[in-house]
Amino acid sequence: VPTAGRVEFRDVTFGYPGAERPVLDGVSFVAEPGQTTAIIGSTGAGKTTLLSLVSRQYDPQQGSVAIDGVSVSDLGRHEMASVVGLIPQKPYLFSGTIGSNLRFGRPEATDAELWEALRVAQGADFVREKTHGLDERVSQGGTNVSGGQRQRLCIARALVARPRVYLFDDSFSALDVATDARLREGLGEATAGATVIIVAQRVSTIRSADQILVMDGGAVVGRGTHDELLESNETYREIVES
Ligand code: DGT
Ligand code: MG
Repeated sequence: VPTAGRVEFRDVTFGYPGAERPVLDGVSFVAEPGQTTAIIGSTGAGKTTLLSLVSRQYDPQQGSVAIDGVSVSDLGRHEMASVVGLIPQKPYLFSGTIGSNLRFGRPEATDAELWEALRVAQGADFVREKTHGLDERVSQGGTNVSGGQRQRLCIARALVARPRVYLFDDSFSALDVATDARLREGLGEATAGATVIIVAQRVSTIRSADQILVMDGGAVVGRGTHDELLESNETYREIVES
C-alpha cells in the first residue's frame, strides 16, 4: 500500500467571489498519510469550503494548499482525479449506468474491482438487486436510487479511483449506527496508507480519529485528540456534549 497524500494548508484565506468577508481566515494544518483527520464545527463554519480547496474547486486568495509538497494549483484536472477523492455532502451521480459512475476516476477498473468497492461501501446488496446490476441506468435526478444509496455509490466511486487523499464530507451522519460501524471498519482497510479527512458529526466517528480539527467562523480554533480537546477546548466540549 503506497503511503502518500500529505495535505498541508499554510495560512489559507479564502472568500467566495463577490462576498464581503472571507469564509476561511488563516487556516493552517497538516493531515498525514495513514491517518484520519476529523473536522468538526457548527453549520457554516467553513468545513465544506475547506475541502473544496483541497479538491481545487476554488483557489485560495492567500496562502497555499499542497499535497505531498506540490501546490494543488500545479495539478491538472485529470491528475487531480487520481490524487483526491471527494465524497460530497450532497452526493451526485452522472447520467449513465451504475458501472460508468463507479469507473469515473479509473475507466480501466474491472467489474471485480467495482464489486469489491461496493462491498466496502455497503452498496453491493442493492446493486445486485437491480435488474441490470452494474448496467442499471441512473440519472442525475433519478428516483431509482435513494439518497443513502447515492451516497454509497459515491463512496464506492472514490474507492475505485484509489486516490492518495480521501475527503468525506459528512458522509456517515445519515447512516444508522450499525451500517456506519460496518462501513467505517471496511473503509479503514480500503483506505490504509492514504490520507483521510472526514467532516463528521457523530462522536464515535470523531473519537476514533488520529487528529481532530475544530472549526469556528472560518478558523481552526482547536486541534488534538478527543481526550486532549475535551480537556482544553470549550468549543469542542460544546459540540460533542450537545
Ligand atoms: P455545514 O455543511 O452546514 O455544516 O456547514 P460548513 O461548515 O460546511 O460551511 P460551508 O463551508 O458550506 O460554508 C461556509 C460559509 O460560506 C457560509 O457562510 C456559507 C458560505 N458559502 C458556502 N458556499 C458558498 C457559495 O458557493 N457561495 C457563497 N457566496 N457563499 C458560500
Ligand atoms: Mg458542509
